Amino acid sequence: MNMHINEAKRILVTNDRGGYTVPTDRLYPFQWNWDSAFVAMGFALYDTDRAYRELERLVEGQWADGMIPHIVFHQPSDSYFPGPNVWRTRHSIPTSGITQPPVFAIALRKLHEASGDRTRTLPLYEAALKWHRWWYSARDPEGTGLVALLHPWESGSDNSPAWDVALARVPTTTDTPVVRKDTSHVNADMRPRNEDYQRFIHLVDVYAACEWNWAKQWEKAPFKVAEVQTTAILLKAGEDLRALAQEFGLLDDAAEIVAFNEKSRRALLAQWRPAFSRFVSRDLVSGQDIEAPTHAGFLPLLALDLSADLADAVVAEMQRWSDGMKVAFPTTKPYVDSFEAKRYWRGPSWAIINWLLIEGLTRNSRADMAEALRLSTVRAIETEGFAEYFDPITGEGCGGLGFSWTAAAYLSLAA
Ligand code: 9YW
Repeated sequence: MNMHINEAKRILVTNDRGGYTVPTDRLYPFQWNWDSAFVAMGFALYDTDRAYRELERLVEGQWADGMIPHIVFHQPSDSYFPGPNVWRTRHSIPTSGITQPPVFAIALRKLHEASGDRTRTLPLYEAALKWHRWWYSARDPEGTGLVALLHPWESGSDNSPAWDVALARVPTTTDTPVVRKDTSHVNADMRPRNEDYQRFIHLVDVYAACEWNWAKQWEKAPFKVAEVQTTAILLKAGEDLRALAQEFGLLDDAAEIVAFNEKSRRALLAQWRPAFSRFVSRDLVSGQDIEAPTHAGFLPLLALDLSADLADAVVAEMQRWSDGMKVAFPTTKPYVDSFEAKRYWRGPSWAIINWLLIEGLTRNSRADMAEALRLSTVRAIETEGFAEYFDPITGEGCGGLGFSWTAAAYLSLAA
């Protein structure tokens, strides 16, 4: 057997903290939302019971309004900032107060297909539907079909150049002292800057003062971005949720989900910009398109069946970004001013983003590029190990090591 597969499984065992998986030891010592969804898809390939546990433990943190938070603090740890005392959410199980990309229902459908266990799938399906309803009410109160983020952490791509303009409006002053822990685990040059963290915490202070009431937050938010990557993930997850509703004979649910999906499909398509050969998000504070060239502009592949012309344009642009890279796919267009090959979401390649892009390319019948991206990801991991992400120019593994979602991506992509 491929020894890397054994190693990937060993990482998931090492990062187990009792039915849930931490992204990596020390740097991220709690349960993260979309990390767990990716990990569940990895487990679904060989241990469906453990995959269910992963999702069940995440749902323990779900709020009464339907939101599934980005972090569930199952047990205390002093190796991460900001912890529960900064979030001040007063949930029975301590959690953060924001959310993360809704990969959950994508994982749930794969898991259900692997296990056929309706009894175990159904409560998780209900949780996912509540969360999708939350997205469409709390994060799209005007019914545009695009869902909005109120914090860069909600994108999962914390310091992406996509947020530079919108985040620059957020003050760097905070009520909460910013006491970073991440830079004691990982080289500071690979992490978001101090100024970014000050703005991240400023936003947390603003929303804590709203007592985490979503209507108040929507009114007060100094950062509000209708985002294409999140909407694409929500739409794909919505397709998977609808398939489950159909299978369970829940026809009212299915009709409700179809209406969500149709709205988002139309809205996403309207974000296509031929001049850039990609889709763009919208800054809801300024009303402007976000033109920064990041990988998010290609994520709608995951949820749309593009016309041949559009798919050709997308693939040609993706190829231009990949040319000359040792490891695809760069999260910022190589060599633009904001591109930094090692700094987190400002250029590096991430196995889970590749995983989503591969699914999107396959859906859109672009098998050659999907295969090239798959091989690039698998080789990077086999050469450098299960790093958090990779420098696209040198191929170097960076950030945290023994990373759970890189292991899960490997299990899926190397198979
Ligand atoms: C943070 C755990 C998380 C990921 C995010 C990534 C980073 C930092 O690590 O977030 O402090 O939450 O940007 O996508 O879920 O791997």
